[in-house]
Amino acid sequence: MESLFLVFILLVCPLWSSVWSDRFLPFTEHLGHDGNVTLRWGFDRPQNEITFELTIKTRGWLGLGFSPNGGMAGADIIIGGVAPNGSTYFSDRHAVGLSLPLVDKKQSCTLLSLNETDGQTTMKFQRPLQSCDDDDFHITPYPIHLIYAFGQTDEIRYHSGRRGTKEVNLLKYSPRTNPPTSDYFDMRANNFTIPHVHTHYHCWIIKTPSFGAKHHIYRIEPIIMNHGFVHHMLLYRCHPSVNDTMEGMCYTSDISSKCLTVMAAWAMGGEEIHFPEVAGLPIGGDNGTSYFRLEIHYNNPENIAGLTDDSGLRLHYTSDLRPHDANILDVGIMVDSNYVIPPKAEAFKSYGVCNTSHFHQLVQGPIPDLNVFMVLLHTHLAGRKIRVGQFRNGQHIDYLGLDENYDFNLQQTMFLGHTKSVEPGDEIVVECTYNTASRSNPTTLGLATTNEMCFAFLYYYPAIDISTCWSIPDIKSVETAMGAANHEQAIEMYGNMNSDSIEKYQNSLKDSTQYLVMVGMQNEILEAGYIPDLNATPSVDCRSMTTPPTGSSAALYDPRAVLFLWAMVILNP
Ligand SMILES: *[C@@H]1O[C@H](CO)[C@@H](O)[C@H](O)[C@H]1NC(C)=O
Ligand SMILES: *[C@@H]1O[C@H](CO)[C@@H](O)[C@H](O)[C@H]1NC(C)=O
Ligand SMILES: *[C@@H]1O[C@H](CO)[C@@H](O)[C@H](O)[C@H]1NC(C)=O
Ligand SMILES: *[C@@H]1O[C@H](CO)[C@@H](O)[C@H](O)[C@H]1NC(C)=O
Ligand SMILES: *[C@@H]1O[C@H](CO)[C@@H](O)[C@H](O)[C@H]1NC(C)=O
Ligand SMILES: *[C@@H]1O[C@H](CO)[C@@H](O)[C@H](O)[C@H]1NC(C)=O
Ligand SMILES: CC(=O)N[C@H]1CO[C@H](CO)[C@@H](O)[C@@H]1O
Repeated sequence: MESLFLVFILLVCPLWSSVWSDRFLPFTEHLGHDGNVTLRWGFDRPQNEITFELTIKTRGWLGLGFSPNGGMAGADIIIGGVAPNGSTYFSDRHAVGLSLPLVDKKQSCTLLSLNETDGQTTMKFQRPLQSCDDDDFHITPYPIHLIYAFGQTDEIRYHSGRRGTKEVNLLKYSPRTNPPTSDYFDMRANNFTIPHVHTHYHCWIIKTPSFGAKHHIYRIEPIIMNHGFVHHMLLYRCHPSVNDTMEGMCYTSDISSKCLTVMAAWAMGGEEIHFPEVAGLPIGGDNGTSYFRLEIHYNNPENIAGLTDDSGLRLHYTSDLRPHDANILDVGIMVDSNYVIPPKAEAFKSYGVCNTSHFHQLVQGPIPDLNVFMVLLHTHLAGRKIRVGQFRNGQHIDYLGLDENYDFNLQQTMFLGHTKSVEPGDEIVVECTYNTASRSNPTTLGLATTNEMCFAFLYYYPAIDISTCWSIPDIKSVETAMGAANHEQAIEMYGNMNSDSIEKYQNSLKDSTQYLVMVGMQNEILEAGYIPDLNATPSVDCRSMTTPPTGSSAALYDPRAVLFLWAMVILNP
C-alpha cells in the first residue's frame, strides 16, 4: 500500500504541479489536430503583456502568427528555433505576401526561453498586447486567427503541409475540462409565473440530490427561458441548520437570511462558467450542505403578465476531485438604500473595501493565500467602469478585475489572464463609476435595475469559509457635514447638486470612515477601515512614441522571397 501511494505521489504530483502550478500560463490550445502543436499562454491586461509558449514536435524552426483573416498576408509572425550547434535564433516579423516574412524594424517580442529536447522544440516569449508598431497585431478581447508553421530543419523555407490556423479569443478564454465521470443536477424555477411588476426577486430554497462523498462542481450552465426578463441569478449555500425547502419573495422573511454564501453568479449577457482543472466547487461529503438558495432577479419594466418561467442553473459535477476546493468572495459596497448617487453626474465614483487582515476573526487556523482565477463584475444600469485594486502594505500592487467599458448587457464571468494571489493582510478595493447625467432624481443602492450595486465576485482557491466582504461609508456623518439635519433633507440636497458639489460629496464618501462587514459560516464581524487611493489605470499611448515610418508593401517586397513560398500560406477555402 505504502509503496503504491509513493508511486502515486511520485508519478502524479509532479504532473499536477507542472500542469497546474503555472499560474502565469493558465490557457492551452492544441493548434494541430494530432496534438503535435501546443500553445500555452497567459496575460496581464493592465500591464499590457502576454506570454506565449509554443511547443512543436520538430527539431527545426517554429513560427506563430496573428493574422487578420487566417491568411499569411498582413500577418504578424514570430519565428525561432535552436540551431544544430545549440545557438538559438528568434525574430519578430511580418508577412507582406506569400513570401518569407520580413524582420520588423522594431523587435517587440522578448524571448524567454528556447529549448530543443527529445525532438521537440519549445519557444517561450513575451510581447505587449498593443506594441505601437504598425507591423504588429494589436491583441484585443475578440477572436483572432492564430497561424502556425514549422520546418523539419532550421532553414526557414517552404513548410509544405506543416502549418495550420485556429480562431481563438486569447483574452476572453474559458478553459474547458471533460472529467471522465460526470453528471448534473438543476437548480431552477418550476413553472413560475413572473409577477407583472418591474422588479421581482424570487427565491427558492432547494434540496440538492444526496451525494455520498464529496464531489466537485466544475461547470455551471445557465438555463434561460425568458431572455430579457431574467436579469441575474445567484446561487447560495445554506447554513447547515436549514433543513427544509421554501419559496417566496427574497429579502422579505427568513428565506434569504440563512443562505448567504454565494457559490455561483450569472448575469445578463453571461455564458456558462467553467472551472480550471485545479479547483471545483465542493458539494456533498460529510460536512457538505444539502440546501441551496436560488435567487432570480426578474426585470419586467413593461409589467407583462402571464409569463411562466423555468430558468435556473445546471450544475455539472464530477467525483474526480480536483486538488482544491474553490469558493467565491463577494467584495463591494453593502446594498444600503441610504447610499445615494446624485443625478446629473457624468462619472460618479463609489468605493467598497475588503480588508483580509480581519479574516482570522472568522476562520480558524492559518489563512492561506487566496488564488483568484476568475471574476464577475456587477453594477446596474448606471455603471460605466469597474476597477478592482489589490493593495499590500498600503501600495496598489495589481488589479483583480478591470472593465473600463462596463456594459450592463454583457456581464461575463471572466478568467483572469493569470492566477493572482491575495495574501493575508491584502486589501481589495472595488471602484464603480456611474453615469447619471440623464437622470433627474437621486439613485440609491438597491435591488432594482434602476437602483445601483457595486460588486466583484472573485472566484478563488483554496476555499475558506467567508462569503461576504463589503463596506459602507459613514453616510450619516457625511450628510451632517453637508449641513443636512436628517436624511430627507440630504436627499433634497443630492437632487440639487452641481458638478462641484457632486465632486465634493463623492470625495467625502470616499474619505469618510468605512464600516466593513464580513460574513463567515458561523458569525459576522464589523470593523472600521478606509479607502486607499487606486493608481491611474495604465494605458498605452502610441502617440507619445515615435513610430518608425512604414514603407509601402511594394518597397519592402523582395521578389526572391516568393521562391520560399512561405510557411503560413493558408489557402482560402
Ligand atoms: C505528429 O507526431 C507524430 C509522432 O512524433 C508523427 O508520427 C506525425 O507524423 C506528426 N504529425 C505531423 C503532421 O507532423
Ligand atoms: C551556430 O550555427 C549558426 C548557423 O546555423 C551560426 O550562425 C552560428 O554562428 C553558430 N554558432 C556557433 C557558436 O558556432
Ligand atoms: C403551470 O402553471 C399553470 C398555472 O399557474 C397551470 O395552468 C399549468 O398547467 C402549469 N403547467 C405545468 C406544465 O405544470
Ligand atoms: C428542522 O429544524 C428545526 C430546528 O431548526 C426543527 O424544529 C425541525 O423539526 C426540523 N425539521 C426537520 C424536517 O427535520
Ligand atoms: C466534518 O466536521 C467535523 C467537525 O464538525 C470535523 O471533525 C471533520 O473532520 C469534518 N469532516 C470532513 C470530511 O471535513
Ligand atoms: C486593514 O486592517 C489593518 C489591521 O487592522 C489596518 O492596519 C489597515 O489600515 C486596514 N486597512 C484598511 C484599508 O482599512
Ligand atoms: C526545461 C528546460 O530545458 N528548460 C530550459 C530552457 O532554456 C532555458 C534557457 O534558454 C533554460 O534556462 C531552461 O532551464
